Amino acid sequence: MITFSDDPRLPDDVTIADLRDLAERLAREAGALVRAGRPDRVEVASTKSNDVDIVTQMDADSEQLLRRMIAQERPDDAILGEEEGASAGTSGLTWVIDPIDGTVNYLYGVSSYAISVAVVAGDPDPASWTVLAGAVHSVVDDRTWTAGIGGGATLDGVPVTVNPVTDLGRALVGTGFGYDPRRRAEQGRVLAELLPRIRDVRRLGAAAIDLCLVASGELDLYYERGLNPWDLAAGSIVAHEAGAHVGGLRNGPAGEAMTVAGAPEGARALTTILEELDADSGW
Ligand code: LIP
Repeated sequence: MITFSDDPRLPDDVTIADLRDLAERLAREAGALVRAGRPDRVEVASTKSNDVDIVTQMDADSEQLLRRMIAQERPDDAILGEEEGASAGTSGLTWVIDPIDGTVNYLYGVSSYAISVAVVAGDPDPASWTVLAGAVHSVVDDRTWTAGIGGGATLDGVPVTVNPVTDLGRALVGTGFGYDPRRRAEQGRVLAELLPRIRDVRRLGAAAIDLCLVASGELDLYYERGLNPWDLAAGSIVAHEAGAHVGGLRNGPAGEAMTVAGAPEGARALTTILEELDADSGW
């Protein structure tokens, strides 16, 4: 569950700017590893929820690098990573890391995959989080979005803001789909109803990038059901600090049930349609 606070509780030894800078360094370092180390033919190392929900050796290597760097820089902080799960801390801060968001794209060599690094106030349980700072490094095009609460969002150091959306029929909307065929059938049903009411849809395969493209105006809106905390955390604060509403349905927070992001008026209109379609129900 993703929430933001303009007055977060921080340990005495760190500022939002410090955390933002560290998130950027972590994302760039892991991005350099993934960029340099991609073999001509990537192999599947293991699978998770089913045989198309895959993990590569580079997912593991990238997360190990991120964990080593966090242990060196912030040894008392907790960590929640996609591949190794939760590691406890004592500082009240948790680093939320996706070592490669867009793993299937990485496997195939499709250019949309990123390193996603966020830091939240709260323990590794997403129910209690307030997102403080984050960085998303797009590996192939070497672009990095960063944000810190109250500090705005940037792309490669240049401030970014969302596109205003006054007419849903002219909105370019990003979305994504789960790995379970029954969930995908539900998501296809929702998309079939939505598609005639928007400009067009883009399915890029990495939520962190989708959310950052909303922040920099390369997408107007984004929605997806079923996101994991590590897919969502860093991109959510980048979009939030770029002026996006980032939330769920029925006035709820963004999270696994649904995430909607974009300029407030457009996000509200999209949210209303998704509520009418019961887009967060069924499989
Ligand atoms: C991906 C998400 C994406 C979703 C994909 C996949 P992963 O995360 O970022 O939004 O549509 O199905 O879940 O598995 O590549 O880290």
